[in-house]
Amino acid sequence: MSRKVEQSRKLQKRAEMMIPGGVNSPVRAFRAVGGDPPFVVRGRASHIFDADGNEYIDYIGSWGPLILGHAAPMVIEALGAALRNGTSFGASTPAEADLAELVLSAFPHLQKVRFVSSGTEATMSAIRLARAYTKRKYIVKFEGCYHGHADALLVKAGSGVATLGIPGSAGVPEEFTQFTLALPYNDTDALEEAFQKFKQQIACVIIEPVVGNMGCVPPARGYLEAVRAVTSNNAALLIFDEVMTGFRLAFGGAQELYAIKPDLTTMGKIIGGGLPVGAYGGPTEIMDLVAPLGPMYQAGTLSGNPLAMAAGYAQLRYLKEHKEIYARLDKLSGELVAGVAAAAKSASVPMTTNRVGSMFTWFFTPGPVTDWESASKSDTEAFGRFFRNMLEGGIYLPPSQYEAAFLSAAHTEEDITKTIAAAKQAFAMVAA
Ligand code: KE4
Repeated sequence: MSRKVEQSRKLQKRAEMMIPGGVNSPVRAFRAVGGDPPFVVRGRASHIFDADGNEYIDYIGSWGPLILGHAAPMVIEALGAALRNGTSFGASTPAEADLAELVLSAFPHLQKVRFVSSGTEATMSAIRLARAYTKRKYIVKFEGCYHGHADALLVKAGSGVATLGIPGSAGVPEEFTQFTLALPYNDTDALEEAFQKFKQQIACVIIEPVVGNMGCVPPARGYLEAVRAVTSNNAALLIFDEVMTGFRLAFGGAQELYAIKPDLTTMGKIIGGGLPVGAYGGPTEIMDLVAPLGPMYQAGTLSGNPLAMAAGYAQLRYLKEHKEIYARLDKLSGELVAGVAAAAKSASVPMTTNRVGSMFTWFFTPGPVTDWESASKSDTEAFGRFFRNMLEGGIYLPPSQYEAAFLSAAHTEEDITKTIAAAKQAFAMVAA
């Protein structure tokens, strides 16, 4: 063990006295991979630094928001300026329409957007809106996909729930999930069957157009087109959950990349520049059902918070003015993923790599990985050993086999070279 952990251990013990598991989100506790979670004290570009003075190349980027890296200068500067005017007013501010205009410029299918404070709030609200608009009860989600922790969605979810192996969640009465259908991803027949069975009763299908929450799983060729056709043919709304893919895979997210027009879109992460922001949007005809205009209620004390708006605006404006970033992210991510896969091959470690742009996952299974059933065949013990060895080597990967890793515009060729070298070391230890 070369990495110093004394301070982080002390901080973990202290935190556990007051916060469940010492964390404010389960995956951060490293239960899926073991070892001591570093307590991070600073981030700078593609690196983070912990309480023991260890430095890491970061491939989590706060789980997606930090596409421009930690403490991106334009974000820090915008926050500084906004901060001097106060932190929150609970009243309308020009910054909200500024960010709305930028978001709508990226998603031409959206005519209106409502800001909230997390991805969970965004998907929960979008589903309520879909039910209000269609006057139907049933919703469809997919096994291995995660859309936040609203009760109705915690059924065979991906991400934390899958990682913790909790099928659904304690505290969610079956009455709250009786209208939720969880289907296999990348399986058009299963979707058509569900619509046959629940004719005219399904309000919406919510989908991660590229899944991040069972690890990265791309849509099969033609799958998203099929989902679009089935929902349109049954007058059900298609909700693209772009909390992770929005502004990540392209400036216009997965719907730009795959040229699909969903009915509603949920967003989060990148649009807040690292501060708490979620959003849901769609055509005026649907969005005008939202209070105060219409009967569908949704509210939030810190929705549209001026600091969060300023950080999100600075990050999105930079992305809009530098769209060449996406090609570089794709190239660099490709080099990284291929380099690590080659290292695994040389060490005869079975691995499948899935990548779309700058989100990717190394699955410890021969694969292919196309849905939850195949993803869950991964050797999570081997992933855990790989994760811990990489952490020792100064590489900070998502602490779960069922999460996507992210590259930022701040990552360098040197970071990639170092990461591939660390992987060669790590595989040598895994194989040992
Ligand atoms: P939040 O409520 O965590 O802001 O967003 C929920 C959410 C909704 N939709 C998608 C596609 C998401 O990926 C998420 C949250 N992503 C996880 C990462 N797998 C957040 C990390 C965590 O839970 O700590």
